[in-house]
Amino acid sequence: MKKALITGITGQDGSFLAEFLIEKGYEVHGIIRRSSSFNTERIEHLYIDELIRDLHSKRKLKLHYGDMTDSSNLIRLVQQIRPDEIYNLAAQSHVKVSFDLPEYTAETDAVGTLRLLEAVRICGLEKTTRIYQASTSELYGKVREIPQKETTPFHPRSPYGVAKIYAFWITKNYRESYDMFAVNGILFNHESERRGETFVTRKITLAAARIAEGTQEKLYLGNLNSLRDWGYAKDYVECMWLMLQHDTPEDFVIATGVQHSVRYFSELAFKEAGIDIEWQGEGIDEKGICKKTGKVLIEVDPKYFRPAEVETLLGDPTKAKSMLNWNPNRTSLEELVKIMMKNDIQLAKREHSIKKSFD
Ligand code: NDP
Ligand code: GDR
Repeated sequence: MKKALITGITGQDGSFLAEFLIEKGYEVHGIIRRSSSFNTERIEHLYIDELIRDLHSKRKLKLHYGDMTDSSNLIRLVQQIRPDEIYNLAAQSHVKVSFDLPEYTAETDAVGTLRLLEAVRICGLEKTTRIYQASTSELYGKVREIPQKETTPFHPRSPYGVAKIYAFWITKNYRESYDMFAVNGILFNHESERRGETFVTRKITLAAARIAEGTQEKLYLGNLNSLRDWGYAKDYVECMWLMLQHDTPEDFVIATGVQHSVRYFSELAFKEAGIDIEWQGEGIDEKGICKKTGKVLIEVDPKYFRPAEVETLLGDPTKAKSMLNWNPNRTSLEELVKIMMKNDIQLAKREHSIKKSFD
């Protein structure tokens, strides 16, 4: 049985990847952070499955306390587990928050990656353990070529992007210096019903569902014109695995090759909730109005603007398509919104009925 170690297993991607690898027959080890309240909601279902399975056979999911800022912990875990594959997904992953926490973001996202690569070397596993690094389209930042591919120059626009550029290069450097199988997946935005609630897509789907249910008045957003290449997280975790199964260690862009605006995403989400939106006004005075009632449902709040914005991202997944035989268009944006809205409409109804029972 192959062993995989996932950092960031409690996150959106970590939870989908853990499911995927367990399904493939892996023994999956995950690093979780100590927290004052439970932070394992996204993987609880897997853990319960495992407790049941444990009665009959060997457990396939094992969780360990750890942190990307703690070298000795990482060394000890790599030494104990001796994984065949490591997926480094742990990160302070919020771009806007990285402007408030630049030093912590660098510690976790940049130096954390170095700590993990060093842990593998210290344990003498550099020739056997394959490493996946969660790189990002934020490396392109102020884009210098459209669409962006593996050879497009980088110009990050946030402390997050800058930390991730260090992680990108140190991964590549360890591959070149020590002949390690260490690769970067340059993933463009990918979303799901498990997406964190402060990222724009989930913020919109939750708000649309709650507004339709009557439990939220309005949605406040930042840059409505921002353009992103959004895919479905469940489709993207397969690529992480495919990259580590490839004959040679190479970096890949993972994207759909299709781009949409925050404004269009909002229209789709509200439509799924039965609300048609029309736009009135310009710039920060632009508003999303319900066509039927004339009520203002979406407003711009400048507090969500970033000190430096990434206005447009569009990936070219040709290399992944041809070399990994991966289909970038398995889930369209319209299908993705439907998946997220189905989940969030149920959630909003549940929240409402709980609230009503206390009234
Ligand atoms: P999430 O924010 O959902 O998950 C991040 C994970 O990292 C969580 O498990 C979190 O733990 C963990 N983590 C954060 N800080 C530390 C730390 N100091 N030590 C250990 N663990 C830590 O991110 P996603 O799942 O969306 O993304 C996964 C990775 O892919 C990230 O590295 C992200 O930067 C990158 N990426 C994501 C893209 C996307 O569109 N989703 C696109 C491109 C790259 P906890 O639950 O305790 O907070
Ligand atoms: P991003 O995702 O910064 O691309 O990083 P996010 O969903 O936060 O923002 C996307 C775009 O939407 C604009 N926007 C808003 N964003 C948020 N969060 N909240 C708002 O209210 C809002 N209004 C408009 C933003 O300005 C931006 O242009 C994500 C993360 O998952 C990173 O970890 C990952 O590396 C990149 O995607 C690829």
